[in-house]
Amino acid sequence: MMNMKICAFLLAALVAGGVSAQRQSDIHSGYPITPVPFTSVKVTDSFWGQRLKASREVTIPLAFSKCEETGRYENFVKAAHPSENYKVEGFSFDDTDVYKTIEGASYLLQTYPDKQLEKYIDSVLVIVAAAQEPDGYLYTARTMNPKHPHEWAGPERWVAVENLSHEFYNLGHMIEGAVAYYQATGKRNFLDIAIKYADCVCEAIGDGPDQKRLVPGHQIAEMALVRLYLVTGDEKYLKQAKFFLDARGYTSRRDAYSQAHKPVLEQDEAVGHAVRATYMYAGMADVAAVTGDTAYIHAIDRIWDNIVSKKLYITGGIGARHAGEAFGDNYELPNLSAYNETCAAIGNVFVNYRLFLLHGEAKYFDVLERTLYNGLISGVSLDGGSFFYPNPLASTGGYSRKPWFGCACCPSNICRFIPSLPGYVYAVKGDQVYVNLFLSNRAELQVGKKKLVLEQESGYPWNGDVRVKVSKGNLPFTMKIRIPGWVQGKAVPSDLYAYADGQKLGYRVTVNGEEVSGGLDKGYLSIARKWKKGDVVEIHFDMEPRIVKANEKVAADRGRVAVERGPIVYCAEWPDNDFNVHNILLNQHPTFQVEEKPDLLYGLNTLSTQVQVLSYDNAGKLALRDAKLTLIPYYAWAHRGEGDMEVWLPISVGASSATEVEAEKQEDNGFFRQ
Ligand code: FUB
Ligand code: ZN
Repeated sequence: MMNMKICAFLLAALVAGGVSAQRQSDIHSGYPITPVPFTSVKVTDSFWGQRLKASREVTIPLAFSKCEETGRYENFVKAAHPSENYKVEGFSFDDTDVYKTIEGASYLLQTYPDKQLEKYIDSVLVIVAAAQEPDGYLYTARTMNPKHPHEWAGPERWVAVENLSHEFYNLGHMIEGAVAYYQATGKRNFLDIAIKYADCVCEAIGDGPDQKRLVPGHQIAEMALVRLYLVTGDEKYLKQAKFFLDARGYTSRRDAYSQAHKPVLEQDEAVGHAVRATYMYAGMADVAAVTGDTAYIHAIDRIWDNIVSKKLYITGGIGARHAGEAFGDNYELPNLSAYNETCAAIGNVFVNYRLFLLHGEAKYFDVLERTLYNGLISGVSLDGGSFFYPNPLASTGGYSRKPWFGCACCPSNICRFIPSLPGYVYAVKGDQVYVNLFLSNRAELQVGKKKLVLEQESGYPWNGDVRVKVSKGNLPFTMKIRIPGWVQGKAVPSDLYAYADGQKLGYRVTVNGEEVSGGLDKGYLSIARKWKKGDVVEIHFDMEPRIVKANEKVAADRGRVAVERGPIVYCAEWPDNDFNVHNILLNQHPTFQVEEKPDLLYGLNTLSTQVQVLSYDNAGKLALRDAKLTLIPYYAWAHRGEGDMEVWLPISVGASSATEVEAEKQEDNGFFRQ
């Protein structure tokens, strides 16, 4: 049964009638906490501003040109005029790169209107529309040559959808892109295509006597269909999303790779393909938010607990194994061979964000922030023009970002994620305003019926000084400031990683110069008052270099420590150190110097510390020499050529060995070749 709150919301949107009212409908409506959409947050930050600029000027134009150059547009043209002569090449989900790039461009369009770009997208949509079959089916990998479709597609529609055809995956990304484009421009050209394909799927697949009972081999349609339901108000899309979740584990597909080993409500461990998994958990949260079904929430709570206690890298990356692009066993977190697909980091953000919207606890943002500043943005070069598919935590060379891949899921996911970042900064629940991320911006918020404008200035992630000014709005509300876990001495919300010194850092919050005291509630410091224009909140978090130890059960990190400062995880890389960074020993009580380097890698802080370098002398005896080890943020590694890199630094003698590191290497699965 449809949740009444949503019903009222949709009714209001429909009564208001205009496109603009519908454009306000947000993908996360239905959650107890309402996000402040990215359209309302103008980023003025140097750290994130640079990333957004790179996305606008480099990443998205590059992805469009790659779609053109690699025949992805051509596939639609061919599907409009099928022929037995066409050889269906590439991946069965190549259409999604077009949809995902349009999605990212749409987010940019809302912040930076660009008629030229809109015209370009419209012209792409003309060829996409022409490829759609009369009943709505849109899957170029079959339509261009139905007698000899893509080898992963199966001889008829849907027969391989639980394996590799990706017909529902294509639908999911199509919907996500179409809704974004509709919300950005008010135009229905993409939305109508997506509705037609969604209707085709809803008719063919389900519990009915003439329907096929099938679930997506690769999830994403679940969350996309909820989004389509919220935009159109048509309950059949919500029903379809729920069907896809509830039928999983009951169809012929029953393996862990596809999270179909058990019914979703019984799952309690993150298993299988990490991107599929996170998209499914996000879909469960979305369905739960609108239906109020708490059973889904209990399941994702359990799974989240498993991830943060046993399967999360210190960089916030997930999915340890190359084989199956999958989660490993509990505590299986190798460094050199870590897969940590960029898409999985994005999926991890989706899940943690939704859990925050459900539960209002800062710990989800602690994980989100860790992923965001480390294992997610490592996936794209600072100039926006090249990408990592796996994001390992150690390297002996051989890793460099590439401008595109045959399987281009990661670049096109970066296209849609980075421009959506401003939407993660604030959230509102009744008269409570959450400040979740710290970056300079100007935001317009709706608190009850009143408008509130906040201006945030922040030196994050390089220093912990943040200033939030009320620049419009005389009204009572509670400002809830997230006090990050790293300040409170909790590296992660579990015992997987811990600061070696066990210390909490200091922080101080003032309003108009007067210190605010009081305990934290769910990780937030609450300031309730009648705010007025000109009020200023100043926040200071002590930001010191810290060393982190992993739970002893993580074999790969034994005898090693990682180094962090604020939200940033550091690594040692070859260009900054004239010795092999694997052959070192940290002091048992290391101290670090912080240095601002405005000219290094778009401006960053380095850390340095005294270490001992191990080598063998000519007589074959172990020799030690003192040296200065320089560390850079993990996200910035591999910008100066290929070579050695290490996040987990040896602090015990047994851990310092290059040969052990070599032994960890795994086979490459070929997906991320250019
Ligand atoms: O299957 C579609 C995408 O390709 C997955 O999400 C990635 O892991 C890659 O396998
Ligand atoms: Zn990917």
